[in-house]
Amino acid sequence: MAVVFKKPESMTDKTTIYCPGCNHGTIHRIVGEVLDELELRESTIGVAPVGCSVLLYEYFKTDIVEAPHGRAPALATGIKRVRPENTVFCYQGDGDLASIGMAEIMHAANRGEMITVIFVNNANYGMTGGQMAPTTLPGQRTTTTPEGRDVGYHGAPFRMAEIMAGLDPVVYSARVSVSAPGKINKTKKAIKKAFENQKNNTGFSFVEVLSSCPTNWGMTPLQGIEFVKNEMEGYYPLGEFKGGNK
Ligand SMILES: Cc1ncc(C[n+]2csc(CCOP(=O)(O)OP(=O)(O)O)c2C)c(N)n1
Ligand code: SF4
Repeated sequence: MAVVFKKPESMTDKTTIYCPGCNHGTIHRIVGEVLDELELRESTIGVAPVGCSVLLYEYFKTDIVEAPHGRAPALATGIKRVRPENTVFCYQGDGDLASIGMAEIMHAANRGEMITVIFVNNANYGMTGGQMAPTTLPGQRTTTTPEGRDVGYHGAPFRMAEIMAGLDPVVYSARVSVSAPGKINKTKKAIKKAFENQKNNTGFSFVEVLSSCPTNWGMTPLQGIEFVKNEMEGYYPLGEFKGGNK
């Protein structure tokens, strides 16, 4: 029988620990497909965050290094500087990247490190029980904001893709979503471009992916996707903010 659909060669057979409806799995698959298509599997080193994707090394056949909380861009900097022939990517959640590791991402981007950063924005700290993240939407309820995020008290959510685009040394910054098949295709194009930039020695590339966390949002998987589409995409505009083709 002809095989018409299979898992990417860059991924293992391991079953993921992600909750039903979580989009980490979709985003992993896209990264795997891109590594296959660009023939980067043998030369790639990933840097994993804390958070639900901490077990990245279980799912990819590439080498993966585990970084302390939020320090993935700093670790990736060191790896890429001593091994410029390798492709180095960070895969980070919003608690990891935009809160605990805000300094690391800002400085790595502002140094124009030759790395690729995949930033999964699910508007809360998923692994540790759904507390408010720097990306939690105004009014959104979390375990630490049971009345909803109050912008006057907690501050406004960070729009990381726009912040990254504003730094001179960053060559590519985009925000994408996986809430519908067409958007998944665009996500793949953005992630592919971010890896191609590194392959071509173009510079620091950043892709923010809006993602569902139905478990901590208290939703079904379908409701989670609707929340991404109707609420998150409203606050976080999709698009290429720097280095796009248009
Ligand atoms: C210094 C420090 N801060 C925080 C934690 C706890 N911690 C581990 S995973 C995690 C959540 C990370 O959330 P996020 O990056 O949003 O990823 P997600 O789980 O949503 O994919 C936190 C806060 C810790 N162990 N040490
Ligand atoms: S807690 Fe949220 S981010 Fe973590 S695996 Fe479950 S749905 Fe995904």
